[in-house]
Amino acid sequence: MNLKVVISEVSESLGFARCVIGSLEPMEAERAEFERWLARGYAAGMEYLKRNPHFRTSPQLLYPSARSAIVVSAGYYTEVPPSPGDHYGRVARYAVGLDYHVVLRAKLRELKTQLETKLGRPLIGKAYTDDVALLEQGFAARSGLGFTGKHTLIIGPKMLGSYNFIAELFTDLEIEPDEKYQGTCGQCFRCGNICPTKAIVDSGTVDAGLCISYLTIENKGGIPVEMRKSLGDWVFGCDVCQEVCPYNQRPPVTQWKEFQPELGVGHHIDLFDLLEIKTDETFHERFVRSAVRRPKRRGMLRNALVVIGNKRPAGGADKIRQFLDYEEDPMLCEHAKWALAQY
Ligand code: B12
Ligand code: SF4
Ligand code: SF4
Repeated sequence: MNLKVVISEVSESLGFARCVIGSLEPMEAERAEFERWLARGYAAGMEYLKRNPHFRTSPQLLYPSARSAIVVSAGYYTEVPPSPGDHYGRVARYAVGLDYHVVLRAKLRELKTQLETKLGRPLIGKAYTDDVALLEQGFAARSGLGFTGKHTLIIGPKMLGSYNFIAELFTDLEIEPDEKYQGTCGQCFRCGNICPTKAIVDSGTVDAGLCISYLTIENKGGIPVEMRKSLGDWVFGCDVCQEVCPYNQRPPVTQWKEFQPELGVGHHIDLFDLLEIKTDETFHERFVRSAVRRPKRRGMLRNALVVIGNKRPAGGADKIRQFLDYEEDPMLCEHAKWALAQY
Protein backbone atom coordinates (compact mmCIF):
# COMPACT_ATOMS: atom_id res chain seq x y z
CA MET A 1 0.00 0.00 0.00
CA ASN A 2 1.42 3.40 -1.02
CA LEU A 3 0.81 5.56 2.03
CA LYS A 4 1.04 8.88 0.17
CA VAL A 5 -1.51 7.76 -2.41
CA VAL A 6 -3.91 6.63 0.32
CA ILE A 7 -3.57 9.93 2.21
CA SER A 8 -4.03 11.99 -0.91
CA GLU A 9 -7.13 10.01 -1.97
CA VAL A 10 -8.79 10.32 1.43
CA SER A 11 -7.93 14.02 1.67
CA GLU A 12 -9.35 14.66 -1.80
CA SER A 13 -12.54 12.76 -1.00
CA LEU A 14 -13.03 15.00 2.05
CA GLY A 15 -12.75 18.12 -0.12
CA PHE A 16 -9.24 19.39 0.65
CA ALA A 17 -7.82 21.26 -2.33
CA ARG A 18 -4.27 19.99 -1.86
CA CYS A 19 -2.38 17.72 0.49
CA VAL A 20 1.38 17.36 1.04
CA ILE A 21 3.67 15.82 3.65
CA GLY A 22 5.76 18.08 5.86
CA SER A 23 8.96 17.24 7.70
CA LEU A 24 9.27 18.12 11.40
CA GLU A 25 12.88 19.31 11.08
CA PRO A 26 13.49 22.74 12.66
CA MET A 27 12.69 25.66 10.35
CA GLU A 28 16.03 27.46 10.61
CA ALA A 29 15.80 29.76 7.56
CA GLU A 30 12.18 30.66 8.35
CA ARG A 31 13.12 31.41 11.98
CA ALA A 32 15.76 33.88 10.83
CA GLU A 33 13.15 35.61 8.60
CA PHE A 34 10.59 35.60 11.38
CA GLU A 35 13.05 37.11 13.90
CA ARG A 36 13.98 39.82 11.39
CA TRP A 37 10.26 40.58 10.96
CA LEU A 38 9.74 40.80 14.73
CA ALA A 39 12.81 43.01 15.16
CA ARG A 40 11.39 45.49 12.65
CA GLY A 41 8.31 45.84 14.87
CA TYR A 42 6.00 44.38 12.22
CA ALA A 43 4.08 42.21 14.69
CA ALA A 44 2.55 45.44 16.11
CA GLY A 45 0.39 44.58 19.16
CA MET A 46 0.31 40.78 18.61
CA GLU A 47 2.28 39.95 21.76
CA TYR A 48 1.64 36.19 21.43
CA LEU A 49 3.74 36.14 18.24
CA LYS A 50 6.75 37.68 19.99
CA ARG A 51 6.89 35.19 22.86
CA ASN A 52 8.79 32.22 21.52
CA PRO A 53 10.08 32.33 17.92
CA HIS A 54 12.05 29.14 18.59
CA PHE A 55 8.91 27.18 19.42
CA ARG A 56 6.93 28.53 16.44
CA THR A 57 9.63 27.25 14.11
CA SER A 58 10.16 23.84 15.79
CA PRO A 59 7.28 21.62 14.56
CA GLN A 60 8.61 18.63 16.51
CA LEU A 61 8.13 20.49 19.81
CA LEU A 62 4.49 21.16 18.98
CA TYR A 63 3.63 17.47 19.10
CA PRO A 64 6.61 15.36 20.21
CA SER A 65 5.02 11.97 19.35
CA ALA A 66 4.58 12.98 15.72
CA ARG A 67 6.86 11.76 12.93
CA SER A 68 5.42 13.82 10.07
CA ALA A 69 2.59 16.22 9.27
CA ILE A 70 -0.12 16.02 6.64
CA VAL A 71 -0.44 19.61 5.44
CA VAL A 72 -3.65 20.52 3.64
CA SER A 73 -5.26 23.51 2.02
CA ALA A 74 -9.00 24.15 1.90
CA GLY A 75 -10.54 26.64 -0.52
CA TYR A 76 -12.92 29.24 0.87
CA TYR A 77 -13.58 31.45 -2.13
CA THR A 78 -17.17 32.58 -2.80
CA GLU A 79 -18.43 35.33 -5.15
CA VAL A 80 -19.33 38.66 -3.56
CA PRO A 81 -22.93 39.73 -4.31
CA PRO A 82 -23.77 43.42 -4.77
CA SER A 83 -23.92 45.31 -1.47
CA PRO A 84 -27.48 45.46 -0.08
CA GLY A 85 -27.03 49.14 0.78
CA ASP A 86 -24.79 51.94 2.01
CA HIS A 87 -25.13 50.95 5.64
CA TYR A 88 -23.41 47.60 5.07
CA GLY A 89 -19.70 46.84 5.55
CA ARG A 90 -17.63 44.21 3.73
CA VAL A 91 -16.42 41.02 5.39
CA ALA A 92 -13.25 39.33 4.10
CA ARG A 93 -14.08 36.10 2.27
CA TYR A 94 -12.39 33.81 4.78
CA ALA A 95 -14.96 34.78 7.43
CA VAL A 96 -18.26 34.81 5.53
CA GLY A 97 -19.19 31.21 6.44
CA LEU A 98 -18.81 29.21 9.64
CA ASP A 99 -15.72 29.59 11.85
CA TYR A 100 -12.97 27.78 9.92
CA HIS A 101 -11.10 26.75 13.08
CA VAL A 102 -13.95 24.47 14.10
CA VAL A 103 -14.74 23.28 10.57
CA LEU A 104 -11.16 22.40 9.60
CA ARG A 105 -10.20 20.68 12.82
CA ALA A 106 -13.32 18.50 12.56
CA LYS A 107 -12.50 17.62 8.92
CA LEU A 108 -8.92 16.72 9.87
CA ARG A 109 -10.19 14.46 12.64
CA GLU A 110 -12.35 12.78 10.01
CA LEU A 111 -9.24 12.39 7.84
CA LYS A 112 -7.51 10.69 10.77
CA THR A 113 -10.43 8.31 11.38
CA GLN A 114 -10.65 7.34 7.71
CA LEU A 115 -6.89 6.75 7.55
CA GLU A 116 -7.10 4.54 10.63
CA THR A 117 -9.76 2.43 8.91
CA LYS A 118 -7.70 2.13 5.71
CA LEU A 119 -4.46 1.35 7.56
CA GLY A 120 -6.11 -0.95 10.07
CA ARG A 121 -4.41 0.62 13.08
CA PRO A 122 -4.97 3.56 15.41
CA LEU A 123 -2.94 6.72 14.70
CA ILE A 124 -1.45 9.07 17.24
CA GLY A 125 -2.25 12.50 15.90
CA LYS A 126 -3.54 16.03 16.38
CA ALA A 127 -5.23 18.57 14.10
CA TYR A 128 -4.23 22.24 13.96
CA THR A 129 -5.11 25.39 12.08
CA ASP A 130 -4.28 29.07 12.59
CA ASP A 131 -4.34 29.45 16.39
CA VAL A 132 -1.33 27.19 16.78
CA ALA A 133 2.25 28.08 17.76
CA LEU A 134 3.57 27.20 14.32
CA LEU A 135 4.56 29.46 11.43
CA GLU A 136 2.08 27.81 9.13
CA GLN A 137 2.99 29.66 5.95
CA GLY A 138 6.71 28.96 6.26
CA PHE A 139 5.88 25.34 7.12
CA ALA A 140 3.44 24.99 4.20
CA ALA A 141 5.89 26.56 1.74
CA ARG A 142 8.70 24.26 2.83
CA SER A 143 6.39 21.25 2.49
CA GLY A 144 5.35 22.13 -1.08
CA LEU A 145 1.74 23.22 -0.46
CA GLY A 146 2.37 26.27 -2.63
CA PHE A 147 4.74 29.21 -2.91
CA THR A 148 4.86 32.42 -0.88
CA GLY A 149 3.44 35.37 -2.81
CA LYS A 150 4.71 38.90 -2.21
CA HIS A 151 1.58 39.53 -0.13
CA THR A 152 3.02 36.66 2.07
CA LEU A 153 0.08 34.31 1.41
CA ILE A 154 0.57 30.78 0.10
CA ILE A 155 -0.43 30.45 -3.55
CA GLY A 156 -1.30 26.89 -4.61
CA PRO A 157 -0.29 25.35 -7.96
CA LYS A 158 -2.64 24.80 -10.91
CA MET A 159 -4.42 28.11 -10.36
CA LEU A 160 -5.59 27.14 -6.87
CA GLY A 161 -4.67 30.69 -5.93
CA SER A 162 -4.44 31.98 -2.38
CA TYR A 163 -8.05 31.85 -1.13
CA ASN A 164 -7.10 28.74 0.84
CA PHE A 165 -6.77 28.01 4.52
CA ILE A 166 -3.79 26.04 5.74
CA ALA A 167 -4.23 23.22 8.27
CA GLU A 168 -2.14 20.31 9.55
CA LEU A 169 -2.65 16.82 10.91
CA PHE A 170 0.44 15.81 12.89
CA THR A 171 0.72 12.00 13.09
CA ASP A 172 3.11 9.23 14.05
CA LEU A 173 3.28 8.07 10.40
CA GLU A 174 6.84 7.87 9.08
CA ILE A 175 6.50 9.33 5.57
CA GLU A 176 9.00 10.92 3.22
CA PRO A 177 8.34 14.70 3.17
CA ASP A 178 7.40 16.38 -0.10
CA GLU A 179 9.64 18.85 -1.87
CA LYS A 180 9.23 22.60 -1.96
CA TYR A 181 6.99 23.81 -4.79
CA GLN A 182 8.74 26.26 -7.08
CA GLY A 183 6.43 29.12 -8.03
CA THR A 184 7.10 32.81 -8.49
CA CYS A 185 5.51 36.24 -8.65
CA GLY A 186 8.05 37.28 -11.27
CA GLN A 187 8.17 41.05 -11.74
CA CYS A 188 4.59 41.54 -10.52
CA PHE A 189 3.95 43.76 -7.46
CA ARG A 190 0.26 44.50 -8.00
CA CYS A 191 -0.65 43.59 -4.41
CA GLY A 192 1.93 45.97 -2.95
CA ASN A 193 0.98 48.81 -5.28
CA ILE A 194 -2.77 48.53 -4.62
CA CYS A 195 -2.70 47.91 -0.85
CA PRO A 196 -4.78 50.81 0.58
CA THR A 197 -2.46 51.30 3.57
CA LYS A 198 0.86 50.35 1.91
CA ALA A 199 1.23 47.49 4.39
CA ILE A 200 3.27 45.36 1.97
CA VAL A 201 6.45 47.25 2.69
CA ASP A 202 8.85 45.44 0.41
CA SER A 203 8.32 42.46 -1.79
CA GLY A 204 7.26 39.73 0.59
CA THR A 205 6.89 41.48 3.95
CA VAL A 206 3.73 42.74 5.61
CA ASP A 207 3.91 45.34 8.36
CA ALA A 208 0.93 44.03 10.32
CA GLY A 209 0.47 47.36 12.13
CA LEU A 210 -0.50 48.91 8.78
CA CYS A 211 -2.66 46.04 7.50
CA ILE A 212 -6.45 46.53 7.54
CA SER A 213 -6.82 42.91 8.58
CA TYR A 214 -4.79 43.60 11.72
CA LEU A 215 -6.43 46.98 12.37
CA THR A 216 -9.96 45.52 12.21
CA ILE A 217 -9.36 42.09 13.81
CA GLU A 218 -6.33 41.80 16.08
CA ASN A 219 -5.87 45.41 17.16
CA LYS A 220 -7.29 46.00 20.64
CA GLY A 221 -7.10 49.79 20.62
CA GLY A 222 -8.48 52.54 18.45
CA ILE A 223 -7.87 52.85 14.71
CA PRO A 224 -5.39 55.68 14.07
CA VAL A 225 -7.27 58.69 12.67
CA GLU A 226 -4.96 59.03 9.68
CA MET A 227 -5.72 55.43 8.63
CA ARG A 228 -9.48 55.47 8.95
CA LYS A 229 -10.24 56.61 5.38
CA SER A 230 -8.07 53.81 3.98
CA LEU A 231 -10.35 51.20 5.55
CA GLY A 232 -13.03 52.09 2.99
CA ASP A 233 -15.94 49.71 3.64
CA TRP A 234 -13.96 46.84 5.24
CA VAL A 235 -15.64 46.11 8.58
CA PHE A 236 -13.77 42.82 9.13
CA GLY A 237 -10.51 41.86 7.40
CA CYS A 238 -9.46 42.81 3.89
CA ASP A 239 -9.05 40.98 0.56
CA VAL A 240 -7.66 43.74 -1.65
CA CYS A 241 -4.19 42.21 -2.14
CA GLN A 242 -5.76 38.86 -3.07
CA GLU A 243 -8.37 40.33 -5.41
CA VAL A 244 -5.75 41.88 -7.70
CA CYS A 245 -3.44 38.88 -7.79
CA PRO A 246 -3.15 37.29 -11.26
CA TYR A 247 -3.17 33.87 -9.59
CA ASN A 248 -6.67 34.60 -8.24
CA GLN A 249 -8.37 35.63 -11.44
CA ARG A 250 -10.38 32.39 -11.80
CA PRO A 251 -10.37 31.00 -8.25
CA PRO A 252 -12.20 27.72 -7.67
CA VAL A 253 -15.43 28.39 -5.74
CA THR A 254 -15.43 26.41 -2.50
CA GLN A 255 -17.48 23.21 -2.53
CA TRP A 256 -17.73 23.23 1.26
CA LYS A 257 -21.19 24.22 2.44
CA GLU A 258 -19.64 25.37 5.75
CA PHE A 259 -17.84 28.25 3.98
CA GLN A 260 -20.87 29.46 2.02
CA PRO A 261 -22.14 32.92 3.08
CA GLU A 262 -25.66 31.55 3.73
CA LEU A 263 -24.44 29.59 6.76
CA GLY A 264 -22.48 32.46 8.30
CA VAL A 265 -22.54 36.26 8.47
CA GLY A 266 -22.30 36.65 4.68
CA HIS A 267 -20.24 39.12 2.65
CA HIS A 268 -21.94 42.23 4.04
CA ILE A 269 -22.88 43.12 7.63
CA ASP A 270 -25.53 45.65 8.55
CA LEU A 271 -23.62 48.40 10.40
CA PHE A 272 -26.73 49.92 11.97
CA ASP A 273 -27.59 46.49 13.43
CA LEU A 274 -24.10 46.29 14.93
CA LEU A 275 -24.57 49.63 16.69
CA GLU A 276 -27.71 48.19 18.33
CA ILE A 277 -25.70 45.46 20.09
CA LYS A 278 -25.41 46.74 23.64
CA THR A 279 -23.61 43.95 25.52
CA ASP A 280 -20.73 41.51 25.03
CA GLU A 281 -23.13 38.63 25.70
CA THR A 282 -25.50 39.64 22.89
CA PHE A 283 -22.53 40.06 20.57
CA HIS A 284 -21.16 36.64 21.49
CA GLU A 285 -24.54 34.96 21.01
CA ARG A 286 -25.00 36.55 17.60
CA PHE A 287 -21.55 35.58 16.27
CA VAL A 288 -20.83 32.40 18.22
CA ARG A 289 -20.33 30.25 15.10
CA SER A 290 -18.37 32.88 13.17
CA ALA A 291 -14.73 34.03 13.05
CA VAL A 292 -16.13 37.56 13.23
CA ARG A 293 -16.42 37.29 17.02
CA ARG A 294 -12.61 37.61 17.35
CA PRO A 295 -12.44 41.44 17.88
CA LYS A 296 -15.38 41.22 20.32
CA ARG A 297 -18.17 43.80 20.50
CA ARG A 298 -15.76 46.65 21.19
CA GLY A 299 -13.58 45.97 18.14
CA MET A 300 -16.43 45.25 15.77
CA LEU A 301 -18.41 48.38 16.74
CA ARG A 302 -15.23 50.46 16.40
CA ASN A 303 -14.88 49.12 12.83
CA ALA A 304 -18.54 49.76 12.08
CA LEU A 305 -18.21 53.40 13.17
CA VAL A 306 -15.21 53.93 10.90
CA VAL A 307 -17.05 52.44 7.90
CA ILE A 308 -20.14 54.56 8.64
CA GLY A 309 -17.85 57.61 8.75
CA ASN A 310 -16.37 56.61 5.40
CA LYS A 311 -19.66 55.80 3.64
CA ARG A 312 -21.96 58.31 5.34
CA PRO A 313 -25.16 56.30 4.76
CA ALA A 314 -28.51 58.10 5.07
CA GLY A 315 -29.81 57.92 8.64
CA GLY A 316 -26.32 57.20 9.99
CA ALA A 317 -25.94 60.47 11.88
CA ASP A 318 -29.12 59.76 13.89
CA LYS A 319 -27.95 56.23 14.65
CA ILE A 320 -24.62 57.55 15.93
CA ARG A 321 -26.31 60.15 18.14
CA GLN A 322 -28.53 57.44 19.67
CA PHE A 323 -25.41 55.32 20.20
CA LEU A 324 -23.63 58.19 21.96
CA ASP A 325 -26.61 58.57 24.32
CA TYR A 326 -25.83 55.28 26.08
CA GLU A 327 -22.30 54.17 25.15
CA GLU A 328 -19.70 54.72 27.88
CA ASP A 329 -16.51 53.31 26.36
CA PRO A 330 -14.23 56.32 25.66
CA MET A 331 -12.60 54.68 22.61
CA LEU A 332 -15.97 53.91 21.01
CA CYS A 333 -17.30 57.39 21.81
CA GLU A 334 -14.26 58.98 20.15
CA HIS A 335 -14.84 56.86 17.00
CA ALA A 336 -18.55 57.74 17.06
CA LYS A 337 -17.79 61.48 17.23
CA TRP A 338 -15.28 61.11 14.40
CA ALA A 339 -17.89 59.32 12.29
CA LEU A 340 -20.46 62.02 13.02
CA ALA A 341 -17.95 64.69 12.02
CA GLN A 342 -17.66 63.06 8.57
CA TYR A 343 -21.31 63.98 7.77
C1 B12 B 1 -0.46 36.90 12.52
C2 B12 B 1 -1.28 36.54 11.33
C3 B12 B 1 -1.80 37.58 10.56
C4 B12 B 1 -1.37 39.02 10.75
C5 B12 B 1 0.03 39.22 10.09
C6 B12 B 1 0.09 38.68 8.64
C7 B12 B 1 1.48 38.56 8.05
N1 B12 B 1 1.55 38.65 6.73
O1 B12 B 1 2.44 38.35 8.73
C8 B12 B 1 -2.56 39.78 10.09
C9 B12 B 1 -3.60 40.07 11.15
C10 B12 B 1 -2.20 41.10 9.40
C11 B12 B 1 -3.09 38.71 9.16
C12 B12 B 1 -3.83 39.00 8.03
C13 B12 B 1 -4.33 38.03 7.18
N2 B12 B 1 -4.32 36.70 7.37
CO1 B12 B 1 -3.35 35.83 8.81
N3 B12 B 1 -2.36 34.83 10.08
C14 B12 B 1 -1.53 35.19 10.99
C15 B12 B 1 -0.90 33.96 11.67
C16 B12 B 1 -1.64 33.70 12.99
C17 B12 B 1 0.61 34.07 11.89
C18 B12 B 1 1.38 34.65 10.67
C19 B12 B 1 2.80 35.02 11.02
O2 B12 B 1 3.38 34.46 11.92
N4 B12 B 1 3.39 36.00 10.33
C20 B12 B 1 4.76 36.34 10.55
C21 B12 B 1 5.50 36.64 9.27
C22 B12 B 1 6.97 36.79 9.51
O3 B12 B 1 5.33 35.56 8.38
P1 B12 B 1 5.59 35.74 6.80
O4 B12 B 1 5.59 37.16 6.44
O5 B12 B 1 4.66 34.84 6.08
O6 B12 B 1 7.07 35.18 6.62
C23 B12 B 1 7.33 33.80 6.72
C24 B12 B 1 7.37 33.06 5.38
O7 B12 B 1 6.79 33.81 4.34
C25 B12 B 1 8.79 32.73 5.15
N5 B12 B 1 9.64 33.64 4.40
C26 B12 B 1 9.46 34.91 4.01
N6 B12 B 1 10.53 35.34 3.39
C27 B12 B 1 11.43 34.31 3.40
C28 B12 B 1 12.70 34.22 2.91
C29 B12 B 1 13.40 33.02 3.10
C30 B12 B 1 14.77 32.95 2.62
C31 B12 B 1 12.80 31.92 3.74
C32 B12 B 1 13.48 30.62 3.93
C33 B12 B 1 11.50 32.04 4.22
C34 B12 B 1 10.86 33.23 4.03
O8 B12 B 1 9.38 32.72 6.43
C35 B12 B 1 8.76 33.70 7.25
C36 B12 B 1 8.84 33.15 8.64
O9 B12 B 1 8.29 31.83 8.65
C37 B12 B 1 -1.21 32.83 10.60
C38 B12 B 1 -1.46 31.45 11.19
C39 B12 B 1 -0.20 30.80 11.69
N7 B12 B 1 -0.28 30.14 12.81
O10 B12 B 1 0.85 30.88 11.05
C40 B12 B 1 -2.46 33.39 9.86
C41 B12 B 1 -2.56 33.18 8.36
C42 B12 B 1 -1.23 33.56 7.76
N8 B12 B 1 -3.54 34.19 7.94
C43 B12 B 1 -4.28 33.83 6.97
C44 B12 B 1 -5.22 34.68 6.32
C45 B12 B 1 -6.28 34.00 5.45
C46 B12 B 1 -5.13 36.08 6.46
C47 B12 B 1 -5.89 37.15 5.64
C48 B12 B 1 -6.05 36.81 4.16
C49 B12 B 1 -7.28 37.40 6.30
C50 B12 B 1 -8.07 38.55 5.67
N9 B12 B 1 -8.65 38.37 4.50
O11 B12 B 1 -8.20 39.59 6.28
C51 B12 B 1 -5.00 38.40 5.88
C52 B12 B 1 -3.94 38.58 4.79
C53 B12 B 1 -3.03 39.76 4.98
C54 B12 B 1 -1.66 39.52 4.36
N10 B12 B 1 -1.39 40.08 3.19
O12 B12 B 1 -0.84 38.80 4.97
C55 B12 B 1 -3.98 32.40 6.52
C56 B12 B 1 -3.20 32.43 5.19
C57 B12 B 1 -3.48 31.27 4.26
C58 B12 B 1 -2.57 31.31 3.05
N11 B12 B 1 -3.08 30.86 1.92
O13 B12 B 1 -1.44 31.71 3.12
C59 B12 B 1 -3.14 31.84 7.76
C60 B12 B 1 -2.04 30.87 7.40
C61 B12 B 1 -4.17 31.15 8.69
C62 B12 B 1 -4.58 29.78 8.17
N12 B12 B 1 -4.32 28.72 8.92
O14 B12 B 1 -5.13 29.61 7.10
N13 B12 B 1 -2.72 37.47 9.55
S1 SF4 C 1 -5.02 42.57 3.55
FE1 SF4 C 1 -5.47 44.64 2.74
S2 SF4 C 1 -4.33 46.06 4.05
FE2 SF4 C 1 -3.50 43.98 4.43
S3 SF4 C 1 -1.77 43.78 3.03
FE3 SF4 C 1 -3.54 43.00 1.92
S4 SF4 C 1 -4.36 44.79 0.80
FE4 SF4 C 1 -2.96 45.56 2.35
S1 SF4 D 1 -0.28 40.25 -6.90
FE1 SF4 D 1 1.59 39.76 -8.03
S2 SF4 D 1 3.21 40.14 -6.54
FE2 SF4 D 1 1.33 40.00 -5.37
S3 SF4 D 1 1.24 37.85 -4.76
FE3 SF4 D 1 0.08 38.03 -6.67
S4 SF4 D 1 1.59 37.54 -8.26
FE4 SF4 D 1 2.72 37.96 -6.42
